Amino acid sequence: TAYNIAVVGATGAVGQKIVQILEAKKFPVNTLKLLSSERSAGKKLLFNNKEIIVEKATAESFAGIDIALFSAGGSVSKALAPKAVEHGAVVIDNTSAYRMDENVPLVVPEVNESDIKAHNGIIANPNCSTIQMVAALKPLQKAFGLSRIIVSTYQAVSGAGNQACKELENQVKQFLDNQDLTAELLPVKGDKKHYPIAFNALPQIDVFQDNGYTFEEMKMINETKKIMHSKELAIAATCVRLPFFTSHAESVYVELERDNVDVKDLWGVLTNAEGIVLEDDPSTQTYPTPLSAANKEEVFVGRVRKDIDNPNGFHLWIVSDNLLKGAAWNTVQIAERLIENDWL
Ligand code: 11C
Repeated sequence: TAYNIAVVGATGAVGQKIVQILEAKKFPVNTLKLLSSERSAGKKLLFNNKEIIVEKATAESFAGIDIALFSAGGSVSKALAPKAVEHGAVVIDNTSAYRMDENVPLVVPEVNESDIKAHNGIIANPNCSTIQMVAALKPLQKAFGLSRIIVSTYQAVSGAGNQACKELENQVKQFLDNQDLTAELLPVKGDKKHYPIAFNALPQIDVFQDNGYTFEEMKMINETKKIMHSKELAIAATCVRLPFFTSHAESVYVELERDNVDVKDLWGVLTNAEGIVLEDDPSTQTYPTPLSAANKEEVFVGRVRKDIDNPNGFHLWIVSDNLLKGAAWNTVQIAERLIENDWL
């Protein structure tokens, strides 16, 4: 069987990757409809060497569609995902619009594939920084129990979209030309102040919440509890944007429930975990970096160390391509599992 697929937000940073992955994975596509805002409609994208013209997304775009992959921002998903469902499509949504909705499964296939089954037409794809963290920590939770996570992120500019990447490029050119750096977008489009990202580090990703955490930090906290089925898990997050284009890196501190666990035990579990690649050898300076993880599907883990003071505490360095496992690949993986398990 082949399926009628729609990609909403097809010209965006994630949408383009989704189209590439559908092709690379030989996803069983019957027809592919590429949808966007009015601004990008008319552009052409290649799929299996054929040009497809991008159309403006409307409520009527979803007639006959089996699976709709949304990646055009929360407001588009809020407006159009229910319309797609009314037309009989299953929606896999890359935005934060439905993630915390009780009726919507929030899925990282390696972690909670079976949650897909309970969908009511919409399945949510988690935030990129959440996905890579839970993919690496779920196997540790299963093996040793997990009571606390403290994470600091080092996040790529592409997480904020193609325009943010342009802003970084422009600022690098301005810096080399001895000009003042102009900042109009980051840290957050539409927020009151903007700061240069080039040669800088911005401790704000998304808008601030009343509790002093940013929305990105609260996404990591709330989504992790939902995906790991663990309301009582203690989590704190600090999310920071850095001036590189691809892959998020995370310094993660965890406290395990089981006593007498050693680094070798963590290595053993991570080596056998689905979707995880262990790159950890201080003697050869082996560890993942944003550049080494870019364009790869897996989540890479290195720098596994025991805390000096807490015998149940461990530190890890987790890196993954934010547009692939963090977004497009996880989305297509959910679509694959939907089909394989007959959960459509
Ligand atoms: C960033 N993590 O790096 C964000 C991008 O909720 O899907 C993904 C936003 C989301 O800015």
